[in-house]
Amino acid sequence: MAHLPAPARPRAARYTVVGTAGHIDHGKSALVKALTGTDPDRLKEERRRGMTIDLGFAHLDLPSGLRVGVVDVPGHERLIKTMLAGAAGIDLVLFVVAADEGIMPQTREHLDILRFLPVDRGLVVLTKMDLVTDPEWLALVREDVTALVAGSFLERAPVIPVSARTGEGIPALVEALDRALRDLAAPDADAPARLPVDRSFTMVGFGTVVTGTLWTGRIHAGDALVLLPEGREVRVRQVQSHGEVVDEARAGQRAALNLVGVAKDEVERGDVLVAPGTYRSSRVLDVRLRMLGSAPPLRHQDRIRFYLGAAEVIGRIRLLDRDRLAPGEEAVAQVRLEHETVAARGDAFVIRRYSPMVTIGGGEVIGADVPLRRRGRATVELLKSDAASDLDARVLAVVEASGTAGTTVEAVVPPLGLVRDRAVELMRVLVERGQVRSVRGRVFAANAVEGVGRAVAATLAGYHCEVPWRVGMPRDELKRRAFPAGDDRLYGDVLERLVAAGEVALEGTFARAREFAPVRTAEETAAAERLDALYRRARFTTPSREEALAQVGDRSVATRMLQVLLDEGRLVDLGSDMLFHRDAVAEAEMLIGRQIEAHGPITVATARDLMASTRKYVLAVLEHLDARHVTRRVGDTRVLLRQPGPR
Ligand SMILES: Nc1nc2c(ncn2[C@@H]2O[C@H](COP(=O)(O)OP(=O)(O)OP(=O)(O)O)[C@@H](O)[C@H]2O)c(=O)[nH]1
Ligand SMILES: [Mg+2]
Repeated sequence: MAHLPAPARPRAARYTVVGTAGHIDHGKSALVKALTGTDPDRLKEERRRGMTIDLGFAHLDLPSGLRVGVVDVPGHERLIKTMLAGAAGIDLVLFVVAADEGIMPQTREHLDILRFLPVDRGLVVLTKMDLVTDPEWLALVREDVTALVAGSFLERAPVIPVSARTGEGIPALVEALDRALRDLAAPDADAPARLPVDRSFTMVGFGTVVTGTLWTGRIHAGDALVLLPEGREVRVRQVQSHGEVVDEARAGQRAALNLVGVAKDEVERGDVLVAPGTYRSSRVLDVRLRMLGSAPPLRHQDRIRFYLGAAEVIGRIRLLDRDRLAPGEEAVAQVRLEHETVAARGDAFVIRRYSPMVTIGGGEVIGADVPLRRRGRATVELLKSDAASDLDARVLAVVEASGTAGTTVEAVVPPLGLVRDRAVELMRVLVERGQVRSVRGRVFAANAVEGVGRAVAATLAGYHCEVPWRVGMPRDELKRRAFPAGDDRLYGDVLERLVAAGEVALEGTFARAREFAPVRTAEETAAAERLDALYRRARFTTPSREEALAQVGDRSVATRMLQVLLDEGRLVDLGSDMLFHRDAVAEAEMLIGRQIEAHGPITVATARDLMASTRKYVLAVLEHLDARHVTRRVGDTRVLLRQPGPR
């Protein structure tokens, strides 16, 4: 981050990161210098001791225009942790073997580590060629190397002899690099940002700077990010890539970020910068674990060192269906960490023994931030099917399990170890396929939606059979019967869609099946008309229900028709067993309204005189008008709120 602002050069179209690997003193750093012109050993101690102690960084532009970030790792056996941090984000490895020495212990160990990482391409570089004069020896070394990499991702890798001292083979290496990286798929720049920090330092005038390879997403100056596992919020003041100020760093690119909101001591290698609300820290992981053939057996609860991204965390292995895992074996297991770290489904990891420190295996995260699981075959079966099943099916299963209560995108993130944006994306696909319905922030499985639709239709049909004379079913009763529990949004949505599809009609407070029309006998119709006339005549002094029913023949017929008149609004219920014909209500409203307009606020006594009725009825009418905001009570009087008349 030395000089800024640097003039923005045309940016390379694509970026990639290459890393070294190999035994100590085999010429990894010299090779990086020969390739890039930059000595990756920048520490005084490194230069004094002639060995790499910390990660080194350089870059070069290939003839094809690809800009390559180079991460140089130490070969020392005590610095494997550093090597792992450097190797975590690389796209291609320069697998270095000194031609004069051949395969050595960390040649093997580095390869073992790489077997578990996502890196799937590499070049075998035979260094120090100037020191080898014996062709037989060289043939022997080549044979050993071929045997070593057999069966690994390096099996078909080109073997390129070079000398950093004479420069021999360097152009061929550049060419081979270009060829090997040509068809490299770009990592996901649209996923949320995730940058494992591999270095943090301060710069005078800048404050805290962190570097790392951006695994996914993009980072811009001004972005707010979260530093995990602490969860501290930070802001990016400036982004640089390969020594240049850039507007944006993209997935697959090395980036140096000047951060606001965090001191240098508060960030360390292994921390991870992520977009807010996306990745989370975990302490317990479900994993698929493979043991190296050369590893000592692993026992349940063995203490191990767990490596993911640039982090090393101590933890214990929980074997779920056995007590021992033998060399070369594979199992579904859990890792219980002593500190939180960032992990996501699909992440690669490596484990080493706690002590002595030997690489023993690695694998893939199946679930992050999961509960400790009961040991046993059943759990293993569950995790295996879980690991095998497609993510969208797993999301759908969670939504289906939520039934008519529904769930949210946020709620499916932790159980599946997903990133929020990934969950959003999967949910969108499920919605598009019609398997999930999203209603105002909640999601429901299609089968739950359909179930409610069927219940509404069946409930209405049943009601229409039972009560054919009624205009429909009161909507609150329909909901109570068809949808006794669940989220109201789902019910509202289903009903809306049934209406839109023409299957259900809503009329006031009633719902009915579209094709339904009330059916009444001649006797019923006659009874309805008689009741109508009776109330119309009674005007402002009406009979009680009992009295009215008694005047209309068959009691059950009369009771039903009284309900019909109420349903249809021909009768108005004023409470306390007082029913008025709607014409009477309209007339009372008109009388009272005109009186107030002409003479100002009206008392109950005046209203009573006007309606020529008793206090009981007049009070009921006035309260009805108050409730409808025609009048308002002020002390002992009513004032007019709006012109009288039907609404
Ligand atoms: N003759 C000769 N010497 C070399 C060549 N490459 C590296 N060396 C020497 O070998 C020694 C080790 O080289 P480095 O590049 O530091 O080795 P390294 O693999 O980076 O070592 P670590 O980082 O400590 O693992 C140095 O003294 C180099 O000068 C080469 O091509 N020819
Ligand atoms: Mg070195």
